[in-house]
Amino acid sequence: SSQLMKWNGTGSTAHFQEIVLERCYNYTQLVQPALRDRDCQKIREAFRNAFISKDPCSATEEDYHPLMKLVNQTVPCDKTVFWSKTKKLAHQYTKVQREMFTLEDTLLGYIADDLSWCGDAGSHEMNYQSCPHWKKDCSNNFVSVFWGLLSKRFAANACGVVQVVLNGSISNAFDGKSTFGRVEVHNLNPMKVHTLQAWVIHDLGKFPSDSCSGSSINDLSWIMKQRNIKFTCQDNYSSVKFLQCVKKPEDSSCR
Ligand code: DN4
Repeated sequence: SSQLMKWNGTGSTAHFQEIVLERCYNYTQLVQPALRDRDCQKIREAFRNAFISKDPCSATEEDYHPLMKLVNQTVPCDKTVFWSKTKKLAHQYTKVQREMFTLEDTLLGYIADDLSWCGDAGSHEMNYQSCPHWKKDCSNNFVSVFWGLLSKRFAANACGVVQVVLNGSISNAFDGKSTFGRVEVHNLNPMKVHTLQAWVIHDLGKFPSDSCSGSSINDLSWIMKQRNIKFTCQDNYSSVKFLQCVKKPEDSSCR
């Protein structure tokens, strides 16, 4: 049905509704039983109501407010981990450091991770053929607005010492145009966040392209100084480095 191929992005994930419900139960009953009283049926319904029967390029943060209200989760101080271009590694890190949280270790991030969703103004169905691509079609699509809002709230609620895992194998480990650089850094609350600790990690076997002494980290350091939040940076932090070495113990940098 070529008529439905109106957008350039991936269509809604098959079985979206079932996946949302299953992930919600898995998280609230098994991963974080502190949230066992959350109503997963209602969460699924609020998620669907946020975007169904709406123009997929006219998403607003308000569309997601009922969903955010239902979930209402806080992360303990000192446990927040941000990432940029290091998703896999950051998730491995929080999996080992069980009590640490990336956004995808919170209920809504966990539910939506790697999923795609959109509807259409004239229909009660999801569009499984295509959804707006954030660069090629529109930035105010429901997936981008969701992650933007979630990232903003995740950062605004952080407290104590917070961490960020950055990629030292690309030319700008800190990118002011990424969600971390554009949204999260600017929403940290200096009244609550004591220090931002950056870990710059190089891929094993790849030439390091950036480090704590490079200009992109210097930009980040300057922003934190302006924002009155202490900043520290460490290259190849061993707790993260060891995770890479588990997968490739023969690499010379693992000896
Ligand atoms: P990144 O590694 O540059 O991007 C992470 C993912 O988000 C990539 O797949 C990007 O797509 C996608 N992305 C970034 N900005 C947008 C946008 N405006 N609309 C749609 N997709 C977008 O890292 P980052 O710094 O941009 O984002 C990571 C940080 O933000 C983390 O600290 C998270 O807390 C939060 N976050 C998480 C997710 C997620 O779990 C998404 C966005 C933000 P592409 O550039 O590959 O096309 O998926």
